Amino acid sequence: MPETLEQSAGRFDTVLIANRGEIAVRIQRACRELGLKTVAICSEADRQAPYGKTADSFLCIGPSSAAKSYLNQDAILLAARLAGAGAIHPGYGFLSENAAFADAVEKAGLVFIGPTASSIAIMGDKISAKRAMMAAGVPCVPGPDTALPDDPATIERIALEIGYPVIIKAAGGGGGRGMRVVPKADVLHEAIALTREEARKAFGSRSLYMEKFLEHPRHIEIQVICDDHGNAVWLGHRDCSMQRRHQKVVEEAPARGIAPDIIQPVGLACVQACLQIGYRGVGTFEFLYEDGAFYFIEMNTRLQVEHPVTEMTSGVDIVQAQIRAAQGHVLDLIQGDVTCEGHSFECRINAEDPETFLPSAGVVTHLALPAGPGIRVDTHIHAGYKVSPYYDSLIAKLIVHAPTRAEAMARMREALAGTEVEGISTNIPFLRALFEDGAFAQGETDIHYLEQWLKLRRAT
Ligand code: MV4
Repeated sequence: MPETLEQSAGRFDTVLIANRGEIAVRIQRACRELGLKTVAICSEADRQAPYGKTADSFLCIGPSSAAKSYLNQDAILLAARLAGAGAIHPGYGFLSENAAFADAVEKAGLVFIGPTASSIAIMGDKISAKRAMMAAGVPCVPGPDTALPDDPATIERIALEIGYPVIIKAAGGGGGRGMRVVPKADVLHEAIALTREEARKAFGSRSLYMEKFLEHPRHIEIQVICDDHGNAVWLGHRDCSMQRRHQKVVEEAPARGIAPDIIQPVGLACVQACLQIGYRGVGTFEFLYEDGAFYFIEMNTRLQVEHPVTEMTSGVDIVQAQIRAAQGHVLDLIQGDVTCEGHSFECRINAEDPETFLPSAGVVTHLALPAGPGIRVDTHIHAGYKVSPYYDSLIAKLIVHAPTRAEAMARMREALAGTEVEGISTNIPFLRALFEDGAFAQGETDIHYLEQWLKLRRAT
């Protein structure tokens, strides 16, 4: 008898988590809940990590430098073989959006918990991503879905057609790297020359594209989850406009003040795009939102830091769903089942100097974490934990959920008041002040708001 889809699923029973910090804890929890065994890996700096003790196996794979440990593909594949892992979860950052790694994992006979290498590669090239989105009917920022030519006259014509200001972006960039705003024609060619040179050095590709520059957008993203059997749903939207230098600081779900009939067709277009490219697992479509319209900018092909706010409002365990999709299970969710209940905020607690924003390393001498209804803390730290200078400064995520946005803000104020971290500097004082801000409470914020607020705060 031929196997049914569900019988053929289950492809692995042990997962190697190729990451560290809070997300390693989060993924380990999801694996255990699904009855899967876990393999934790670490660098020398992370030998004392608490998630090493709770994993079924724990291997040190290299020195503290990320390049020699969490980015060392051969060491990770060897660890997976030694520990008998059947799958690798890359988390976020590190190797999570590396198409060559996804390919190497599959070639080693293991499952990469994420989309195919080809999906990662399409989205990694921002021009091919835009082309795929336009083909699927996803609204994009005005501008061609092809690389800029070298001919100066043609470039000038494209800019005039779009209308100044325009923005030049590197196809190999993303996340704010390799882009330059061009206010008017007289600086166009200079901007292109500079961005080309930066792109060649940073991404090994001189390929550029041009878009209309939107001056005061919000950053809104749509979360999707897809299986291997042609099913896909979107789980709602988030506002991630509160950022400094392309580092998000506060995220919320849903994005406030967006009418369902405006977002609905955008969500459906994202689902359509996933089906067209044969997307698998979780993904995020990033949009700029200005004057009531959505404009696609990039797709993230990984689990994101801010996934918890969508978990709170949708009730879906996104990490479990991602792992189940990688096992080959049919999505146990249809679009009609997806709801959005209440409002959720996430604050990223960073170990950083409040003035310089430089990472603050050292020992956590005292730690108090908040608890109570609608409060969730995702963290890997404890009193006595040594924050190392080698990695990202994120030490905890404070997540709240309440019936309304105003109640969720009040709950976050309460959660922040109950959070005490001593021994290292953190951004907690600044988050407390931000949650007292009137314009933020009113939701009158765009992607530039936080940087302007910080500037004003320093001046007074
Ligand atoms: C833009 C833009 C305005 N117009 N594209 C920055 C990160 C990268 N994902 C895309 N980015 C932007 N693209 C057009 N056509 C403004 C930004 C931008 C931004 C976007 C989202 C969140 C924060 C931002 C901060 C500065 C600039």
